[in-house]
Amino acid sequence: MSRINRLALLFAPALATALAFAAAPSRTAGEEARRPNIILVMADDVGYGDFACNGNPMIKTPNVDAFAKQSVRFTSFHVSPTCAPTRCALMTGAHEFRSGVTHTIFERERMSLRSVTIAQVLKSAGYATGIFGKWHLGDEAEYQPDRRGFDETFVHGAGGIGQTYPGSCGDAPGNTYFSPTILHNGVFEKTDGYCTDVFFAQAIRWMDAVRETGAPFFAYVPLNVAHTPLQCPEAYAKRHEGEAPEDLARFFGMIENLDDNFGALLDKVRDWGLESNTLIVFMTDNGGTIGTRVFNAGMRGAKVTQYEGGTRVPSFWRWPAGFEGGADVAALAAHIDMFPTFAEIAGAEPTEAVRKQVEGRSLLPLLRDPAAPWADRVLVTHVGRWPSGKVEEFKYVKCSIRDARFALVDDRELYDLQADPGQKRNVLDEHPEEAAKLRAAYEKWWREILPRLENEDVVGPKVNPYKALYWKQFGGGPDPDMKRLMDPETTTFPGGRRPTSS
Ligand SMILES: [Ca+2]
Repeated sequence: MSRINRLALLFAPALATALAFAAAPSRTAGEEARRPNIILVMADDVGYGDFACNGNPMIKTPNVDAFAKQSVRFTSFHVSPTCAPTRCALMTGAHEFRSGVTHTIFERERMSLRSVTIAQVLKSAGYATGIFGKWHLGDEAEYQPDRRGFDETFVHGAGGIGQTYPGSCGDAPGNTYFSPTILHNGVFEKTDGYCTDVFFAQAIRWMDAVRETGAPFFAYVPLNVAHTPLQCPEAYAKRHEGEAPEDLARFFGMIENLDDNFGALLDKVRDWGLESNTLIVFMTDNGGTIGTRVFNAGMRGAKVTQYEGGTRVPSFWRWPAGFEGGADVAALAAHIDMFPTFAEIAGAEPTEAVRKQVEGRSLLPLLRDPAAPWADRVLVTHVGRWPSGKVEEFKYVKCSIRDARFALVDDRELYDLQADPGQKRNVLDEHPEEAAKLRAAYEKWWREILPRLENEDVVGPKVNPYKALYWKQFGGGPDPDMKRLMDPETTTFPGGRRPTSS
């Protein structure tokens, strides 16, 4: 019997219940044993084209390549164009604007406290939950992952190790990618080693401890690499010396180090005997960055753009006990689909409020059958990042509204993505009815999201909470320069002050 048929026999009743999101019956011991662990590894600022398996001619990513071969690969999988927005959509199963996330800084990266996370849902379903790396959805205590469903938290602050922005968004002082001080369950820990090595090591330690308890786990490993600054272990930077400019060599080195860590993680899962019943997902958090100079897989645009290159990322899924690997799925899928997929797989029982929150669809039918029917849908990409107070003026600026075939960009350009995946030819005049359809969907969407933008005028604190906590634990305090940088009233960051007139 094929794997998929075995799965169908084993899972059909449980899945039907979960699909309907009806109140599930209490699980028997046998059903409990079948629920898989979930490991989600997400690289930062690494694009679709930054992997050898996706055609990059220079980088070496043997572990991700081998994993992709064993996986179901989504070939039209979209995230948001920047860091915090993608993390928010992933955590909530809905567009990030619905949770007030319209930027990566200036308090606009804070995920609404009204929103329920997939970690909360999995935790309520009996999963142990851990995060290792970059949270980037609010650095104040009430926004931190330990209050948003994670049992184990091992995270840096802000959108990157060592960052300082005015208000709440900032990491511990003095941090670099080497031996950073990391907030571990509310207490800072001085680490030893390169950041990616440190995050994987802690994730592995935690999973090793949890597996002894027999509980299924959700390990979320959102790395800060290969976001700038391009700090990379020298041995990795040297691999592309002479072949690529120094910045690119470092960027590729960061990814190759991540690839080695990912391979070591896969080996651990296998050695623990958990390979068969663990769902592992590998993806990235937005489109490509400096790697696009070498290869962008034929796409237009990169991070912080509304074009395909800004949002289309690798998305590899492997769960040997759950579905066959080695297949491509062409259906239009997105990060918002991960919440309902994980919830269904875990047999979770989302509340009415959660069901209303989630916009995505479970990907399980596609994972089990890549050719499964998949109704067309409209997905909105909006880069956000407008100057504070200017949202109305940016309604049609840096946005893309798309279905499986067409993308309407800024209400001025229409692309036929099937005929023209590189988005080179504007066909707006040839398909006015398609543009009108997408525009109408967007107009409705825009009216819905406006009242949800709760962070637009918020003025953050004068001291980054991570830094305040660090100085409380270790002593010390800010010098005048640091004080000025953190204070929203005195910072020189453009847009960092509250709008004065209104
Ligand atoms: Ca990013």
